[in-house]
Amino acid sequence: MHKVLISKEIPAIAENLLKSEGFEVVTLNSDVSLSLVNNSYLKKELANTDAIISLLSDQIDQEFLKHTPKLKVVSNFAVGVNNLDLQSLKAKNILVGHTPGVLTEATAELTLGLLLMTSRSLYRASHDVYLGRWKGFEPMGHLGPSLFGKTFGIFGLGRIGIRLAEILKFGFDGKITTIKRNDQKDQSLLSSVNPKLEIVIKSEEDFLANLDFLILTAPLNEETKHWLNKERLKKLSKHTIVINTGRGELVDQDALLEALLNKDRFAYGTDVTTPEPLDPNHPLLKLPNFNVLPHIGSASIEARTKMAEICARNIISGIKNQKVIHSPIKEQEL
Ligand code: 8YV
Repeated sequence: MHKVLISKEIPAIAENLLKSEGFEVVTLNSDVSLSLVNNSYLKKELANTDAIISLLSDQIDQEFLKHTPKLKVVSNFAVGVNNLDLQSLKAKNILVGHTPGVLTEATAELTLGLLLMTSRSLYRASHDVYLGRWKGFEPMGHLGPSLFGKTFGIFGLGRIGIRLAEILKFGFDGKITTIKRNDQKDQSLLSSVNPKLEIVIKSEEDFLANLDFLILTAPLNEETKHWLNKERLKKLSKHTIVINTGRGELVDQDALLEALLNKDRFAYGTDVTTPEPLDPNHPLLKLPNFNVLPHIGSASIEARTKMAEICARNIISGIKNQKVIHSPIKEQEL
């Protein structure tokens, strides 16, 4: 019987499907997870595991793979695969699966939520009511820019970025701009985009200097790591609001802190940080223009259920047909 190890509880559909196909399933309890490779209980479990369902917080690297002599499939419960050492997995002929497509709507919706939360100070406005600080209607209180008719720059026009562009163009009459990354996939996706989106591809200087909102939805890789660095932050205009639903590491967080401290009307809203979670005493958490969510982009019931299903199907197909259904090797966009 093949054994599957699941890093943390995920929707039950995964376990049900795997069991119905004759797999043994072990779900680690909340204080273990696949990240703790030196845990003796985990080591014992890994020694006879054929497939794992990993989370984006689990580092599946060379060190981890030393403990997995029988591993045949790694099925990542995420579309992003920056937590996986793809080269080492390939070298060991371990198949890799991920969950593209099914979390596009959920993450695009959440990005819209963050745009509104950050521009209209939703968190702080609500908090004022809870704390008894709101004394009644204030004509000049909690003012923030509208999304309607604004210029949105999207860094990372993969599935999520394109869906967001549709929402902003058709829902808010937004002007959508982007820049070309030196990345084949990005360009080929762009060429198949609905021309009604009227996406304008700009030079980096022009792109950064003329934005109301900059939205980061790119995958994390060597090319995109710390893309939003000190120099690029300087080029943004004073009122630009930055939103991140890609990965925390797309941004140089120290440079971000400096910009948030020094720039008027500049604000940042993010679902992702480095590390996750941030230490509660982190200076970013003290700033009124920093808004953060606990990595809940894909946390709609529908998306998480589909992700669990795909994770199980990737394993079933990987073990039975030596081929997963969704492999990240060709698809590198969020
Ligand atoms: C995120 C993700 O929630 O699946 C992934 O790789 O991280 C998404 O589900 C999103 O990108 C961050 O908001």
